[in-house]
Order: sequence, then structure tokens, then C-alpha cells
Amino acid sequence: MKNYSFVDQDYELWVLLHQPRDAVFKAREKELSPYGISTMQAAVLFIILAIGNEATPTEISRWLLREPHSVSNLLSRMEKEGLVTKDGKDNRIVHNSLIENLVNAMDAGEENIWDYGGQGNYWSDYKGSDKDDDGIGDAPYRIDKNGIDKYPLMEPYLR
Ligand SMILES: [Ca+2]
Repeated sequence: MKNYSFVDQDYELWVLLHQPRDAVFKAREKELSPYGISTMQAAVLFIILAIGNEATPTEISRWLLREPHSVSNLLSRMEKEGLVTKDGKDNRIVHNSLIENLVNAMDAGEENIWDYGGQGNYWSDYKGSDKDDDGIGDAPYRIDKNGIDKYPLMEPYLR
């Protein structure tokens, strides 16, 4: 075994910390590959779910320990892919358009709040009807045993 004691100890610590980080990152990439989203996109989705509909790019960047401008770029790309929608007025991230049960499948079982102020999310596999035609499904959308969206949207949310 080669002796690395000449190496800067801070650097050695940095390497030791990054090895498990890289292993976790690779495992996460593998987990996400069926859904076609990156680990960073998944992180953003979970942060938005945690913060709720008040999430702003600045707030998300604080959670991610990233520069606000790089988070803004990331969010713009995610918006183009239909993963998030920005509120044109004050730039809040308002609705997730949750495509193909993405978060459904990834929801780890915590009790999550899926609706806010009488509006929920769009679920591509929601089969309910909207008799009063207000854009909100009449029946709740059951996400899994722990999660329910009381006000599923009938259409993907568009500004
Ligand atoms: Ca309705």
C-alpha cells in the first residue's frame, strides 16, 4: 500500500468525503434513470414539495447550496420539460406538472401535502371527472397509502 501521508490532510479529507457522496450520487442516478430526470431535477422537485407552492428560485438555491442564477437556468430547463411551472408575476414555483407518476413512484412514504389553497397538481393518470367544469377533479387523487391530492387538476397547469 502506497503511503499518502505527504498529501495535504484537507485534501485527503475532501477525497474521503467525496467517495461516499459519489457512491450515493451514482445509486440515485440509477434509481432515477427510468424516469428520465437528473438527480438535480429530482432534488428540485423534492425541495418544491417540501417548501410548497411558496418556493422561489432564491429559496431553492439556498436549499441546494447553489448560485441563484444556476438554479434559475435549471428551473427554466425544467419548465420547458413540463416538470415545474413558474408564476409569471413573482416567479414563485406554483404547480408541479407531475408526469407519468414520477413522484408517485419516488414518494418514500412520508406524509406529504399535495394541494394548496384548493388547487393540487396535474396527474397524467388521473381518471376522475370534473362535472362542475372548474378544472379541479371531483374525486381526490390517491398517490399512495400516505399521500392524497384533494384537488387534482384536470389539465397540466399553464400560465
Ligand atoms: Ca370540479
